[in-house]
Amino acid sequence: MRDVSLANVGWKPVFQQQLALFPDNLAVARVVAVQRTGLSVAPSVGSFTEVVLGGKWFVMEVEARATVGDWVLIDPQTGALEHVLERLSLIKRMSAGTAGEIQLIAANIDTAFIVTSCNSEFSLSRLERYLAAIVEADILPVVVLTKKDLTDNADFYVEQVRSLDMTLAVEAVNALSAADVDSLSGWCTQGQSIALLGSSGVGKSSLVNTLSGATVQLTQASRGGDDKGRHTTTNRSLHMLPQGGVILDSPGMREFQITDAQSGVNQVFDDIVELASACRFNDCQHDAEPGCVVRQAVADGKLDERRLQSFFKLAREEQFNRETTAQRHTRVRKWSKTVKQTLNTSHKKRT
Ligand SMILES: Nc1nc2c(ncn2[C@@H]2O[C@H](COP(=O)(O)OP(=O)(O)OP(=O)(O)O)[C@@H](O)[C@H]2O)c(=O)[nH]1
Ligand SMILES: [Mg+2]
Ligand SMILES: [Zn+2]
Repeated sequence: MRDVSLANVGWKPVFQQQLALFPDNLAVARVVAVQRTGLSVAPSVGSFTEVVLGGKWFVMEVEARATVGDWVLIDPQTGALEHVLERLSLIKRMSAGTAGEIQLIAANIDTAFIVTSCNSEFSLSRLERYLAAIVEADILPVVVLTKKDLTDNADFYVEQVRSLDMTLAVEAVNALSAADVDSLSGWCTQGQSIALLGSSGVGKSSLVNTLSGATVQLTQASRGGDDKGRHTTTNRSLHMLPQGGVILDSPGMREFQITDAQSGVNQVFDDIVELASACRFNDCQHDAEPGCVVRQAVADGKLDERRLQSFFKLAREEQFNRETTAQRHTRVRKWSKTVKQTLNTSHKKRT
């Protein structure tokens, strides 16, 4: 990313007050990409655009580590990362495959474009999953339906999204058409940070390119015969837009497991939560209990069985992951206490 001012990478005056807590000599920058051993930042700090992470950052709990979109304080003499400013928002998920490990996706995001295509990739249950995480993080969700040009039925997909929530913003576009994508520009103005989330091949990088008016990200045709992408984008990176905002491109996600999103789930399924409050039993599982208002709504055709199952699945998953993470934190704390005690004893023995 070329050299820029803080305002060009999404700085908001609200962050200013945190700076008073730290030494004046430290420079502010934004994390625009994360590699395994370091971070890329903008604006550059002196000659530094890459920050090498010291060992302390790897032993911290995942959520304390810097991620893309974070505002960080850097020592201009050494280029070392000193502090991560408190975040306005955080998108995270449960790491695929690793028990209890959280993965940070992006920090300080205002609007999330949840990208899905007008084809067999489209899934209401997947949308509900993303929505729960985004709503939980107090980020504005916008559903972007791509590949409008490849179907005669774009309205059908728009209606499906609206059936989840009439107030949800939804835009159907051909991601390769500047005129179409202009409908997203209102969310991309100066000071705004946007994250793109969605499966591989839905057109996230295409949207970055079309909004930029230039090829800044590599894109690649989906595999022949189905609508599955090729996992073209392999790391997360922030890009400045001519509209003034910054946009985060990320690799297509195979699985977005939610955690710490109890309120997000309840907000996304507020219709079911409201029904449930009228069930005869307080602890109704909405299974076969007498006086279950939720089951009655399904029987009356007022609530989709699909939506109810999606709610059950996400509520269970969120609870399981939250508890697993809590157990892991306890284990890590006990372990570091043991390490500290061992170090203390061996230190005492020597002196
Ligand atoms: N016709 C048409 N093609 C599109 C549209 N959006 C994306 N494509 C094509 O779909 C393919 C995949 O697009 P990408 O932008 O690479 O998808 P991605 O979401 O970034 O995929 P990953 O990086 O793998 O996560 C490319 O060949 C794009 O040209 C669209 O709205 N209309
Ligand atoms: Mg991509
Ligand atoms: Zn019930």
